[in-house]
Amino acid sequence: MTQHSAENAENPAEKAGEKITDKAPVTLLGLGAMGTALARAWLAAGHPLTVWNRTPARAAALAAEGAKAADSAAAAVAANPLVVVCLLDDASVADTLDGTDLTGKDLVNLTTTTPAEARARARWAHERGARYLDGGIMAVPPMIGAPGAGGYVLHSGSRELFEQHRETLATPAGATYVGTDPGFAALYDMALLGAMYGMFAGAAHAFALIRKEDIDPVALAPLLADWLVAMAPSVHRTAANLRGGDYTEGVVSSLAMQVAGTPAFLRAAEEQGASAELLRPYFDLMRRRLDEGGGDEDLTGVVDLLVR
Ligand code: FVH
Repeated sequence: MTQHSAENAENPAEKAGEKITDKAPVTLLGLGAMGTALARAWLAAGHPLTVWNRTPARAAALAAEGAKAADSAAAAVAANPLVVVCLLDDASVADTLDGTDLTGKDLVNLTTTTPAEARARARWAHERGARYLDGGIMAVPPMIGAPGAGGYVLHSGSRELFEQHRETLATPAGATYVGTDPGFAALYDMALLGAMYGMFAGAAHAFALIRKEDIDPVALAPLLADWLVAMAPSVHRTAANLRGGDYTEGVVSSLAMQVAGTPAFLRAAEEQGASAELLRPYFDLMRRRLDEGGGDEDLTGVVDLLVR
């Protein structure tokens, strides 16, 4: 039986203790909760990984798991053609990449930013000779490297970069390309997360309403979750109406009927000793649309009231 060890290896890389792999090498800058989860997913899949983090202890922890810890962001960028950044915000991306040589690099920025910041960062990267792909992570850290958990990353910008590195990018979570405009991934990200916060606000109202009663919040939770899931497909009707322009098409619950019901929600909150401050702004918009003559519509017209 042949013994395969670094000592008797013929390949110089193997002799130096490096594993031979056909997986693309990755540089990752930023090892917060999300960056660390990404790093572990690439390591688990066998990608050679170079990491850097402002606070070195986080990189040292990953070095113990097989990553190479670079001494500086510049050294990490120099190590590999594919450079992924996952930092706190756009300002920290600027701080980190300042002084690195991005010539010929493929820069993938998974930091949460605004669409305008993403477009400006793309221009900035192009001026420095890099291809640029922006990303919006639709996952929390435990969903990374967990196939079937439903996490994915929205990407936009260089299609060539995305196609070339698709497999690597899809390793931590699914990879979805949403267009060549580098701002689109951030825009979709903000749209989806904004809707999520609306849902969280609605859930906060629901729990506040029962808070003073002898009702176990744990008993309400499954009813609430199932109801939100049952209502979620209404977004397809909203989208179809926005596209078609006729907001009375397929209406199930008219705006007039719903506005007539809103005072009961406010009275119920009052009775339960809960503030209706999360609901009131939305109810005000429904009332405005009704006053404009939208009584036969559903809630689609509220969208237009928000567009300035
Ligand atoms: N974690 C989550 O649930 C969400 C899920 C959706 C996507 N977000 C976005 O991902 C980006 C990174 O998030 P994170 O969870 O890794 O964030 P933190 O654990 O707070 O780590 C922040 C990292 O950024 C480094 N950093 C901050 N400021 C600077 C700076 N001026 N220069 C260099 N690095 C900086 C920080 O370094 P250190 O504090 O360890 O030294 C961390 O590596 C983010 O855009 C989320 O919105 C996550």
